[in-house]
Amino acid sequence: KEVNVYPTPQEMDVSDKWIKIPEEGYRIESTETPDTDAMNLLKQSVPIAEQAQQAITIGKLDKATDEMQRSGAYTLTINSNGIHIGIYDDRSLFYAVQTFRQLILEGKKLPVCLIRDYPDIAFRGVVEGFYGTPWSFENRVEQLRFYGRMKMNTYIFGPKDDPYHRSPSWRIPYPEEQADNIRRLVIEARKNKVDFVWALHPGMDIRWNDADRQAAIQKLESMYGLGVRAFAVFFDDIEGEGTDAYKQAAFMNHLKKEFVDKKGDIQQLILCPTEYNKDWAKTDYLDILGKLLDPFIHIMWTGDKVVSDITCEGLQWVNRRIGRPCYVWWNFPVNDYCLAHLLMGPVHGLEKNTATDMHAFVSNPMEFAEASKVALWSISQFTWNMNGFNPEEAWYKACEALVPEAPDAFRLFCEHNADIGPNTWMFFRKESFNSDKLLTRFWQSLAAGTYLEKEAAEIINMFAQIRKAPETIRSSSANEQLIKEIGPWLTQTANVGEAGVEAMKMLELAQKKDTENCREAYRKTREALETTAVFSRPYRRGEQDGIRSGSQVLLPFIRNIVQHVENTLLTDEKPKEKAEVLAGSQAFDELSCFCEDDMVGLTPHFPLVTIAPGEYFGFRIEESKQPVALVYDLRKSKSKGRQFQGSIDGKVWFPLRQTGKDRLDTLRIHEPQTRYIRCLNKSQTEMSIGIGRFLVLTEPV
Ligand code: LOG
Repeated sequence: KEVNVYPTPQEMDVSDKWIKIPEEGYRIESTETPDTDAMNLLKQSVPIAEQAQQAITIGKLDKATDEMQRSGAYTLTINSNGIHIGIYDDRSLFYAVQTFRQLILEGKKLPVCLIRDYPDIAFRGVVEGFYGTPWSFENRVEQLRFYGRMKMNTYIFGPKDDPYHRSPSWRIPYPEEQADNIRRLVIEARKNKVDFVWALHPGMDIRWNDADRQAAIQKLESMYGLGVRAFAVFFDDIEGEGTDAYKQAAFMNHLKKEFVDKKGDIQQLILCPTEYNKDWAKTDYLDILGKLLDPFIHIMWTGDKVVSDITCEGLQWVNRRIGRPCYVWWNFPVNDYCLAHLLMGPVHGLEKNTATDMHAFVSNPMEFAEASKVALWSISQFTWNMNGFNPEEAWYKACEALVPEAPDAFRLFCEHNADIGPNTWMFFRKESFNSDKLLTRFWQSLAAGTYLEKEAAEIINMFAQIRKAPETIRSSSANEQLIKEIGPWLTQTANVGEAGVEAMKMLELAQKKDTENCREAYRKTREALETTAVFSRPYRRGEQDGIRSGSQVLLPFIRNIVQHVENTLLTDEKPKEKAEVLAGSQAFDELSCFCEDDMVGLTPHFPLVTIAPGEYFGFRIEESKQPVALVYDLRKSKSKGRQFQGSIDGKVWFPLRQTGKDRLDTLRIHEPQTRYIRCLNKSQTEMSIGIGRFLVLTEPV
């Protein structure tokens, strides 16, 4: 039988021999008082009795090597003489028992084995640091238990939309009920050997004076009163006064001296800097922090961009400047910048030789706690044992761990819900990775004139499975919270499956030149596509950004099939005109357009483009579409001197009603005849703009 322990131990020597767990159980022999939480966990797995013949012996690790002198390191030896656990600290025993539990087979057998295990990264876990609805108390309790099982030891509490974390109420203690919840979470965290780190976010309105220094200490003091023993201060996403490196460093050192040192039992003090990624670190800000900040204080870092891969080179770059190994805040699987998508794919983009270049690694998850576990499961593997981490394998196992009742259906769902869509950070994750080869081969062959029959059958079968998977998941998974979180995407995935099945039926009829039935199937396909489009349209179902599934591979494939049929058999159905870029300057030659059923826009262009006075960029919309709203997310852009305009004929322009928001907004388009959209520099000076999103949401005419 297979022995599975997650995260994969560093060294595990398992023989093919087994020992039977004695019915009377084991007695415990320990040189020190063993950790109560670990013992409780152990008692849930095997009987513990004072008079038992066999013993589980627990002792300090002797002659420990460097890696075994880490919190959580343990050895576990199981053989016919009994069981021995070697530990470094209480966390070690807790983790040894977590491993032990996974080794037990059918409740009564244990493999003869020798395990020597330790974490690659000292602090591993999660930063609840997203914008949007904070996790509920129940979510958090379940997360802390999950971290305990997965040997993750850090949970940073910093949800952007918690008013007592950030402005306006960071100076004020939590109201009683919320305070009590935090008190209970701290206890739960301790039970699971997790450091509960509470983060303060004062930078939006901090005044660098005595009063606010006092306010901060008083707030931390109130959190200390609730049991919190680890702290962070975030200065991300702020402007003005609060961003000053000298002031921040002085403030942090003050907290260290006047609070941390005086308490004497604070485990961590972390700073999230304002220039928290390489893209934004254009000044001497980081060097100042590096020089002035007390070495006890660790500095967070998201990578080369806000959302990006983590590389050795990137980490070394920042470490040189901050003079210490950085505390990685990885912005995955957070989806607060791409709310239409769930990020359920494998964890890619983490370089393996990075363990010594970071002090810690925490992941910023989605506001969906259960759904985030697919990625977090993998992250626990990566942070514990980098070399033992394989992204695909971990993803495969994670899906099974989360929906053991229907792992295949859930994997299919996750595979087609991994795309991020066009986004400001130009971050990309592969979707439909198990089907794209088949689809590409089929499409290329079709475009070249050959219909591959066997593959067509495979593809229609695949779409039928995609259509069915959501129902299978809904009816079999006991994880109600997960089903609630992913519900809209389950529905949308089924919609996409349906559109795929219809499209393939239509194509088969087109092959047979059965025009009449093909036209009927064409209508059905268009209808199914329209259903997916309605669902993915913002502001339609109460979800601000709509719901997108299968957007990277499946839907483009289906659209290709539809177009192919329009170009071959049903030529009279062909739309008259395509969308195109309006480049009001040569500088924009590299801009391109994208079209989906329900939107047209410019493909994101992150590098800044310079727009001279009178210049513009924009696009023309197809005849078959009617614009509803303009959505923009323009980096560095200011509303002053900038005008968004619409036009019916491309000659006469009218301004769209603006709201004065600089970087991002959604503007209703009131003139349904609008066919042209542009952004014009009406000022007398040059403008620099990065194009994150510039698109219109459309409806069929
Ligand atoms: C925020 C974070 C947000 C994330 C992704 C950091 C340090 N801060 O751009 O709260 O969830 O990006 O959108 C951030 O990453 N700002």
